[in-house]
Amino acid sequence: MKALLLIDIQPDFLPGGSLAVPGGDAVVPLANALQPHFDLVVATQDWHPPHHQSFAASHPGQQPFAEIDLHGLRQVLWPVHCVQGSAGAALAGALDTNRVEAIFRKGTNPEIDSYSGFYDNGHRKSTGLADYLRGRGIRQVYVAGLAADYCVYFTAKDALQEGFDTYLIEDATRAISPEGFERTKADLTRLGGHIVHSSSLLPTT
Ligand code: VGL
Ligand code: ZN
Repeated sequence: MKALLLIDIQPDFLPGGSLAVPGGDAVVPLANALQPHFDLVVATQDWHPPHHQSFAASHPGQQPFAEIDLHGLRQVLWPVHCVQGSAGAALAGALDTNRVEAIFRKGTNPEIDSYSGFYDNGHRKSTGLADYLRGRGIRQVYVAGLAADYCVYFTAKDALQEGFDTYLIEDATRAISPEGFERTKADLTRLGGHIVHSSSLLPTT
């Protein structure tokens, strides 16, 4: 059984959003087209309380994209984004959610960031996603969404570690940085993951 994980397809990560990923809107039509070809579709949602410690604004004197040590972990300080209940934190309006069977919210603990849909960045607390997928008989996990070099990367890495056959759909994601995208693909390949193109999953027209 194959699952499609749609990572953080939210207005704040799309052009015009507070943490816009270049070209991020291009993932939406692909995410919609891919869904009917999977046994299960799951979405994640970055869902931060207002003064989350990953926000530069929560650290007086710090600017977005600076890096600090946060409780012993390296932390990029982000612009305020995906605040619980805000318009930017909703699932993107153009994303078809009819086939999305579950939504896993992450980043809810104000003290720790959570890039992966499976665990927080300290790998301390599980979201329950791995057990949910196993309970649904899933062996193959395909990852798409935003951003390739952060939440998509860490989700795919955890999927591999959890023993799923893991595929990154490279044209159904966009990265914050081009170097980050190359590093992501190389690292996932090194760890036993697969990089695929949506054309291998969609019927030819
Ligand atoms: C993300 C930075 C901060 C992502 C979320 O979805 O990739 N990146 N929060
Ligand atoms: Zn975030």
